[in-house]
Amino acid sequence: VLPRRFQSTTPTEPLTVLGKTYPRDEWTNATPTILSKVGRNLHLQEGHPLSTLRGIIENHFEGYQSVRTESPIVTVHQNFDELGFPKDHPGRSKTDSYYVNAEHMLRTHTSAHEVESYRSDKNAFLIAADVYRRDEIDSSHYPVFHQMEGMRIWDQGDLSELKAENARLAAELAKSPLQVEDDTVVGPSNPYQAKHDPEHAAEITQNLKHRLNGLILKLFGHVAAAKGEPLRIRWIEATFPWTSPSFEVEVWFNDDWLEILGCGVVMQQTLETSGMGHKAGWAFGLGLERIAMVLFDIQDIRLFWSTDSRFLNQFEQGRINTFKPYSKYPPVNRDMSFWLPDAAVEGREPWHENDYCEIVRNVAGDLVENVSLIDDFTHPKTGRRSLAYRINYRSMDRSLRNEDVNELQAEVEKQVVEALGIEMK
Ligand code: FA5
Ligand code: MG
Repeated sequence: VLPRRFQSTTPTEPLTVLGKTYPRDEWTNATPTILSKVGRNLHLQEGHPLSTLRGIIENHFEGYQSVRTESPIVTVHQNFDELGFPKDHPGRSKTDSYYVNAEHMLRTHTSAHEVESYRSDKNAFLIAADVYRRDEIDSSHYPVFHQMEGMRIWDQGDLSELKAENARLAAELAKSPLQVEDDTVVGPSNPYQAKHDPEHAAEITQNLKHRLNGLILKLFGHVAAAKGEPLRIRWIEATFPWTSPSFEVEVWFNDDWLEILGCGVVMQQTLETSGMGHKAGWAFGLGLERIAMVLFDIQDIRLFWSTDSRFLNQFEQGRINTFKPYSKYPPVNRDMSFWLPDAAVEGREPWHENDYCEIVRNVAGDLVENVSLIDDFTHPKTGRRSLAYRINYRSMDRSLRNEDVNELQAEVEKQVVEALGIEMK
């Protein structure tokens, strides 16, 4: 009898999540492994680094309404349609997102709750929540992570208050060691909206930039100060279907640019959908893990899910401190090479690495640290393609025995052959 983690539920049984039942259909691809993360709510767990970070951001945005969501399951309409995602947007694909069925899915971002939030009579909101994406496997990717969405809207009309606030924020930031690189231009590829007075849209954009620069200064300022360096951040142009102009922000950290958030001026159409067409404003969405990994010096994203007291006892609510890794247990590598099926002949979905990684995760759970492609070969005569992957197994809290890893690897092989039609070499 296989250990429980290897068993899959019968594919006809409806899915039950947080007490609600959803029928399956041809879109269903949410697995028991991923659904077992629902309800953990690390961002609300007292003392957890993600909870501390959430608290600091909530303090920075004082007076903003905290929107709590009941469940990470939203409609496809909320996650995509209502925000203006085109029908053929790659994010909608089953290889990238987890569907409960054709109508419901695990949200891929906290933006799924923007439209319903604007509907209230408030003007400033924060949403912290778990989000889900099918992805590759390495130390900075996990299929569940946490985002915070911030939104602020104003009645359209008199600009004097907004201008005064912007002047005050600009003066405060000018005194700080923040070095902002911003070559973004608002132009044809990233325009102010036709429905906006450009002067008004420019003030909203300034407010967004000042508020986020202030947050980044609060979060990363002391890290830079300790090194005696200025804090460098960079604004770049971006595209999101429900904002224009749109931007992403990167922070200079460990000699590299780290993307921490996306943002922009909310499409007037989105506010009209909420019945708030008389208002205008901005929205942003940031990734909590990315920032927490830097602030707490946590090198492996799986650690956030650890229930080991050697992890949890190092932290307390409200305090940022450097994580001291307990001994790192040795990794065990296993390679797997196989021929891909001929998708055209066999009528299969085209090969997608995320499908492979999903199976590895279902079998090995948090014992898998990294999956990397080590060879990609196409036979010159037959045109047949073969791939080789290296799976790196490592437990965060014990030494893995070879037999355990062999058993895992054999089960991965069996399941990928069955599910993906590949042929082991
Ligand atoms: C979004 O999710 C947009 N909803 C952000 C947004 C909100 C734009 C409001 C405009 C208005 P993006 O996919 O770039 O955008 O993700 C936002 C942030 O989430 C990233 O900058 C990053 O910090 C974090 N993030 C994204 N993917 C991952 C991942 N796989 N693991 C950890 N963090 C991630
Ligand atoms: Mg991005």
